[in-house]
Amino acid sequence: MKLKNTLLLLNSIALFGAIVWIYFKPDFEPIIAAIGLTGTFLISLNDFLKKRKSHSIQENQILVHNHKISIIGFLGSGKTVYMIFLLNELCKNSYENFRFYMPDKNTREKTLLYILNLYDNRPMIPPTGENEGTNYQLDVFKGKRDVLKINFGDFSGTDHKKFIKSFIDGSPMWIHDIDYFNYILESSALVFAVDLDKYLQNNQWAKYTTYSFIEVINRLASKQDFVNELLKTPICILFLKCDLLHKYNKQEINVLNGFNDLISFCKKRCKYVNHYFVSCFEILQNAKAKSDKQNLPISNVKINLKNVTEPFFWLMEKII
Ligand SMILES: Nc1nc2c(ncn2[C@@H]2O[C@H](COP(=O)(O)OP(=O)(O)O)[C@@H](O)[C@H]2O)c(=O)[nH]1
Ligand SMILES: [Mg+2]
Repeated sequence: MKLKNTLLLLNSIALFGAIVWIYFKPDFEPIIAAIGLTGTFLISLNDFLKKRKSHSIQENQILVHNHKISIIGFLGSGKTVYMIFLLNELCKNSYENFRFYMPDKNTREKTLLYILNLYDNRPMIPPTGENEGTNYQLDVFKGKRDVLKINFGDFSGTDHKKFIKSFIDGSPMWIHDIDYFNYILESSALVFAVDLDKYLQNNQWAKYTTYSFIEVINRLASKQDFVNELLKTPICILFLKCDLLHKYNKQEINVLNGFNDLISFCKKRCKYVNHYFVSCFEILQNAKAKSDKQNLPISNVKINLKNVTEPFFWLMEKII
């Protein structure tokens, strides 16, 4: 017999005993009273246990965490390509502790179309135009209880030619339009996208990039009031298009020396900083001229994935 039924039976006996006692006042009233008290005690205990059980069911329910992640960098740095490969890799592979889904149709269509075009040597998507932006949605299921709903902001950065001119003129532009700055402020993590293609062609590029990213941190400092503390938002510096290094006979250490000021500034001001050398694909020599025109077909692309998902797992470890 179930506990609940036993308790009901005991309580009925107690009730019956109480009625008998009221009418006949028999000698066995202490026994009846003891049964009644035990029954009432057990019923209260049962109620208490039931409440605790329902409370623990609530605790086991899925916990949803919303996060924004901003990717910051000049126009043409490779931000959109990186985002597309990152989402595609996360959703197509299986991981021990995580499952990834793209809940939004636009995100799914855009990533799929881009990858298919690349494999089929169809025209690549043109770079994100100035003042344009996209948000990509990613759901991350961690274990049985946690869902992270991540919104990636991928907004066009300033055109580097305009930026260089403004820098030389003495009043540098900002790397991103002010609307995106609000999104950056609300973000749980920041990704700084460094264009190694430009760095390898222009020895001033490290200076421009360093200035721009330091400016991002300074603006955050003035808004978030962490001037006297370390910035807690994790920052991941991505050296994108690292497949190009060998064409210029350069090594990662040369790049790190070139960006020493940026890395040491970030380490001084931010609690969590890391950097990765990232590549999504390699444009073979004879296709480079065409691909520079962005929307022309590129016939010789070799998928060359390096550190595409690693930065994201590092960031996720910091924001969870
Ligand atoms: N070699 C090489 N080129 C890349 C890579 N990723 C992007 N690119 C090139 O960079 C161009 C601009 O990339 P895009 O993501 O549109 O830049 P965004 O303006 O920062 O979003 C692309 O059209 C590619 O030609 C990469 O991993 N390796
Ligand atoms: Mg873009």
